[in-house]
Amino acid sequence: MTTLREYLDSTGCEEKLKDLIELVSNQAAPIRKAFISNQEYVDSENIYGERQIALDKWSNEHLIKTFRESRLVKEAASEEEPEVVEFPDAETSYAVTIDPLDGSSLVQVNLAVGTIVGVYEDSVMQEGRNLKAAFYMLYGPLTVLGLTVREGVHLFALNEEDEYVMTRRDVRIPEGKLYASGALKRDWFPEHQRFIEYLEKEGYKLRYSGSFVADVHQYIKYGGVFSYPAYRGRETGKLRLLFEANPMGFIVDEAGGRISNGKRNLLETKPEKLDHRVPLYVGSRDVIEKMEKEFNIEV
Ligand code: AHM
Ligand code: MG
Repeated sequence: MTTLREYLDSTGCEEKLKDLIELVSNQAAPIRKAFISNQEYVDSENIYGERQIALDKWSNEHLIKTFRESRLVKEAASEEEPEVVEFPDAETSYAVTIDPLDGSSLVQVNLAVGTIVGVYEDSVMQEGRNLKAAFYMLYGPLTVLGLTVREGVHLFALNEEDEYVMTRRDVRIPEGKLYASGALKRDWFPEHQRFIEYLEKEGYKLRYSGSFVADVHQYIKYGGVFSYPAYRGRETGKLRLLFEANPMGFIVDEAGGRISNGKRNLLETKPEKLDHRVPLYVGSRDVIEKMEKEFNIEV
């Protein structure tokens, strides 16, 4: 079976980028080990005013420390940090975004959560389409790595020796029939509501877990549309362009799918600030392109 290193060596990736991808994805094992003793909520909020559990903080600090010691990262932006963290000793110009623990409200109920990573050159304040690499580690019954280095999307799983082996090469997202929408239904705007009703009429089945990374992983396999729309009270939507939308959307796009803000490709949006939020629709290409043309969703 192809290991992660063997796969990386078969690509056109720079050596240091291979090292960085391997280093970060290998942090899945220590992060998983920290689950048992970091379940509880702590007395702090992140910059979005969301309550943090100890594991959010632990994973963030662990990854930032890993970046610093590796000298492989010039700057990092994290969903759990108010500012970009600079690493003056870096020997590369990689700029990395992390959502250290996506879906953390599910930790206490033991459902799948994950870590989302994006790698740019020089600065994190760029359109998602400029990503050099994007990947996620999903902590479910298996630890799965979904990765693109702009050469298709490939899935790996940790084996008994804590080594990643490839489980699916060149994943292509099908035109499947799952759908999901975040936010309260009573707060949806009419255009979004109309789109969801269309999907239901067409026989799409609801699948929403509360963990974006786990949901998108599922949509990559089965196809359909995951959405977290703009809604009354939060016209920007909830999910973050830098930490969630761009890396996961880039992976979906590489697998032949699409990510949209309702009107156009989200990967073309220039971030205005670190905590830039966006309404998002991600999944199978045809149905999302149809939505962009026919449903007139406000953004
Ligand atoms: P997090 O990174 O703090 O976990 O927040 C993001 C999560 C996504 O994983 C998920 O899709 C969404 O927030 C769930 O939100 P809600 O609880 O409103 O359904
Ligand atoms: Mg998140």
